[in-house]
Amino acid sequence: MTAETTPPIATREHTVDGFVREFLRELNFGQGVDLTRASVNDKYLAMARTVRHYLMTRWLSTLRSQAKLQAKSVAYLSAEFLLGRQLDNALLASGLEDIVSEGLESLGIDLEELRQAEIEPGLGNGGLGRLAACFIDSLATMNVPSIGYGIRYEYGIFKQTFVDGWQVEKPDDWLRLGSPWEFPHPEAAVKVNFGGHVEQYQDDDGVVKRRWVPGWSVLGVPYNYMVPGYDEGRVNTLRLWSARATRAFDLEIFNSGDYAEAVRAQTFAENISKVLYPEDSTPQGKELRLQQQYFFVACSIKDFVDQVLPQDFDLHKLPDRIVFQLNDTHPVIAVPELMRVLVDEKGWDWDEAWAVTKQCFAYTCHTLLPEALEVWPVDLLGRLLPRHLEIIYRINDEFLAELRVAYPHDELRVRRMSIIAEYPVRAVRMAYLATVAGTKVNGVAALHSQLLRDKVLDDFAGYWPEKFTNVTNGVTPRRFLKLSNPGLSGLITEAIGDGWVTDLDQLKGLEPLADDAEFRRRFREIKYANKLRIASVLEQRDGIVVNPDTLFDVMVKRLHEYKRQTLKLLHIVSLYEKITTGKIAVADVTPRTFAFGAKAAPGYVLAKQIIALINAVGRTINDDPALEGRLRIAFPANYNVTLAETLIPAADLSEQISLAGKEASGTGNMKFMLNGALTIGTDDGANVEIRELVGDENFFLFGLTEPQVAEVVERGYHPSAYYETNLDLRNALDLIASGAFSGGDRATFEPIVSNLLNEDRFLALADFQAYVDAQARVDVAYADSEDWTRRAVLNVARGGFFSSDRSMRDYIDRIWHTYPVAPEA
Ligand code: H2P
Repeated sequence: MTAETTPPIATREHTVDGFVREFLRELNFGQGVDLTRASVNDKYLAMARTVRHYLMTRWLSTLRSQAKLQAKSVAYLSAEFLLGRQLDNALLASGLEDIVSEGLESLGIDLEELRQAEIEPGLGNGGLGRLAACFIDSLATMNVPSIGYGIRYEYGIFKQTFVDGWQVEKPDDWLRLGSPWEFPHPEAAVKVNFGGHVEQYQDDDGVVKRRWVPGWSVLGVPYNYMVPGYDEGRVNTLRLWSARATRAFDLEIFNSGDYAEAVRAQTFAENISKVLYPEDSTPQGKELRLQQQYFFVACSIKDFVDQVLPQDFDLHKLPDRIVFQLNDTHPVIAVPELMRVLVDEKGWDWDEAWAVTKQCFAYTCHTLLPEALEVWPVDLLGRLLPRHLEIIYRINDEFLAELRVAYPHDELRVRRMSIIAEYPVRAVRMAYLATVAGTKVNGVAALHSQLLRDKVLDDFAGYWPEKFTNVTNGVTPRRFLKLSNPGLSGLITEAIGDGWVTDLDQLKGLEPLADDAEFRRRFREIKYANKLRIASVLEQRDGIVVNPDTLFDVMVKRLHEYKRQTLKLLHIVSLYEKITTGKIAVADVTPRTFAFGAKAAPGYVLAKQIIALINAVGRTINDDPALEGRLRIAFPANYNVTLAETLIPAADLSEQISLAGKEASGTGNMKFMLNGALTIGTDDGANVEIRELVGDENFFLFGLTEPQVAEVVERGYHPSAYYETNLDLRNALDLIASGAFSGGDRATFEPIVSNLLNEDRFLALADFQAYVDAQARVDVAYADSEDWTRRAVLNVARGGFFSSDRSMRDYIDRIWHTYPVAPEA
């Protein structure tokens, strides 16, 4: 079909009347109800689908132009996409906000009520998954062809509840009321194989080859989601895979009366996309995780090669058309999968296939903790994916042979660099495989990338220095400023225009206004209004009452020892101890609301105890009448993107207190900065860059630096020495140990105390005094409200670097070498 004869794509009328008509049509024909009888959910679903229709023209034309131009794309492979609610983002991207609020008002419908009806998809765990969501938003906004590939978990991450302060996980049934943002395509399901064995055979030319004879298979059903760019940008696609059985139901067995057995295959297959991060302390759990990883990358590669590329595409040109970005190690099994497709299915010879494969991948590492770098025991991998294990062995053999030429007298180094670990069990190191196969390896903040080069992957960086690069993370200003903080974004736009929404460096224009008293007054007023807003959300959502006239001191992130929620807690307990023993007067304490949000991995026992301790301390402090209105701990359960969007804009102080050298980057820190909070933080992750940009005087730095940490550990760290020499610290720990927060029971929190005293892997005790001192500096600074506001404004003004649009530009320049393609008009 030529361009002239290409049939047009339907458009919608961008008027209030047009919208109202479309909405009512959806309500009547889509939901089958009329307005008078429609439930909130009916209205929400109809509304979501109506807005979706308005984006459709751009989506279809994006797909059409992509099919025509075949421009190089980025395939972002990620086990997590933590999207957050979709409605507001879709309204923003379609430019419909005003039309919709007017239209709904004319029908007597409260837009806010529909917003609240949306259940956020919990398809991610923390920063990693939210980063992926920010990146695809930026790519669409910047008109970069891209596709996100992941898993449509039926239950996502668990829903956190507290029972007596202890975390109890409940399934997160996010699909229960319908999912208006997705487009299922069961007809396009792809088959994914597992298990079985590998056999030798002779091809037609008598050449001996090897091929996989799988033992079982499942189907992957694609669900497409729109990824709309802001303001007329592309609408890219996110394709999430859902697992189904190839033969879901056995009628014969069913008729024999064994109903459970009749659907066994279905249950088994569907388990693969059931939950995000199944508990992996059991062998079954471990295997399920590997099944998930292979499932989604096998679906995605097959989809890209067979569906997205034109039929006659010459796969030798694959690197000109795609780069698969491996978001952490979860998708790394894609490397041997592409080799298998090229060698076994397309009949290429090994060298030819490896030459192409090596150019198609790039790898982002998101951690510095050795235990977070995935390894798969060869037993398991060989059982589940026998052909892939062979392929990995061959990649490794050739790599080691290459290394032996480069380092003929250094067999130790060669062994250190082997993709196969020998100890404690033979296992595949996925990060090494990704490093060997990737064109580039990047860390996610300057310090992190440096430490990857110097420590975690130092042998590799020595061998391939040009492979290593940095891309500092970023966050989307659309969701985390424009949408989440309408007050502040309005003020900014009034001051400097709205160009900042897609060019965040323009925030620099706010700098002079830090010295403008009237601007500061309005800035403060907005912060206060944001506190009122979160106060009302917390009261309704969690029954938590907070005082907006206090300093909002916020720590929200996954619960992990390295992030050091316990350090924050020790500060609070120490303060409480000093008040109750009369060492300081309540009247002299800066009134603060300490807000926490954190989920612990279900199998992480110590993390769950820490949650219980935060809640226990919270109960004690919140119930103490002497502290009423002055100190309060707010720990709402089930922290998620939706809550972040109201909590972050209300924060005064952002807690970024990981042990230096452990947090790869952090992205919460960026969101807080852009919303006018000051950071108290260590020299870790992206804090380093935040501090450089905002200036030492506008950042509360404390704690050991990474080299100092290394030195302390090298010398032999003895946490109890700090306990013995620091009276405040001792009092705080003793208070916890005494059972003061556990109804006199000393056993409940004993594991936390003894862990801190005897092990303290992340040096909380070593940094305690520095942290408390830094908090004292916060108190002094906060007392001068004009000056505090000035610093807060400067944080916003100097935060432009942390836009995910900038991260995308860096990926494009340093790694992907793609270019923008606007959708056809
Ligand atoms: C992780 C790192 C963060 C990083 C984020 C995105 C895995 O997120 O720990 O330091 O900013 O990836 O690169 P999280 O801890 O939130 O799960």
